[in-house]
Amino acid sequence: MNWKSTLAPYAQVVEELKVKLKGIHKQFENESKHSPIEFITGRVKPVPSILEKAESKKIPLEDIEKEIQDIAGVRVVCQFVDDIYTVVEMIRARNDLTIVEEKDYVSKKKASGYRSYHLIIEYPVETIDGMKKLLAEIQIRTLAMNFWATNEHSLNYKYKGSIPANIKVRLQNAAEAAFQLDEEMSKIKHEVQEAQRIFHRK
Ligand code: 0O2
Ligand code: 0O2
Repeated sequence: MNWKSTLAPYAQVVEELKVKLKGIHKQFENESKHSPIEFITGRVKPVPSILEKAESKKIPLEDIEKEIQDIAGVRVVCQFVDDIYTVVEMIRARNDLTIVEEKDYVSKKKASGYRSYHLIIEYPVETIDGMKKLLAEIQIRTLAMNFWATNEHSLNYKYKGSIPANIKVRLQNAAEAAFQLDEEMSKIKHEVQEAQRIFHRK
């Protein structure tokens, strides 16, 4: 398997999606409107992670491009829960990509406590061999959800997927606290936005 040539178009997908999503952020900023996007990150899944996922899901190497949906991953982080749905609507309305699957772990959290909205998209990239349609995953979540997921991800890494029971309980509690934080912030959303508008004008 030539990883360099296989992954190069995925890197292009990540870069293009980041540019486009950052463009949305900039447009809101230029109009002094609250941007539903706080920041964007992205990455191409590292080869060892691809191999690990393929092995655990019993995916043969020749099928990874159609079976592993997050080789190209872009993450959109928002201030408020409402913003997640605004971003989802904006992506649904675009005609430069096709949504192939939606996973709403915002209204229905995963057993771990994980919350996020996932869109699996098909995205066309131009290569020197012609157009290629690749799968990519867009994760949309609030700052609080991101804080939780980042810490839980680190712990999973540290404990190789088997987090001790007492820490799992703490993570469940932390997930609930993050949820409460999002709920409370939503209630004062308009106050916060007004303050940010005034600050931005200055
Ligand atoms: P692992 O498990 O080895 O991936 P940037 O340069 O800021 O644009 P960067 O540096 O890739 O992008 O992002 P950041 O925020 O430093 O990444 C922190 C961790 O989140 C990294 O994991 C990234 O791989 C991961 N990450 C970032 N964006 C995404 C995304 O859209 N989807 C997924 N699934 N992961 C993402 P680690 O710690 O290297 O671990
Ligand atoms: P990484 O290191 O982020 O690249 P499925 O077949 O749908 O059950 P799949 O393909 O894992 O399984 O899809 P799912 O559950 O939608 O998760 C895809 C990605 O969401 C994961 O990528 C994580 O980035 C994130 N994610 C899902 N569940 C959790 C969770 O409990 N905690 C954290 N921190 N992140 C989660 P990868 O490939 O697992 O890893």
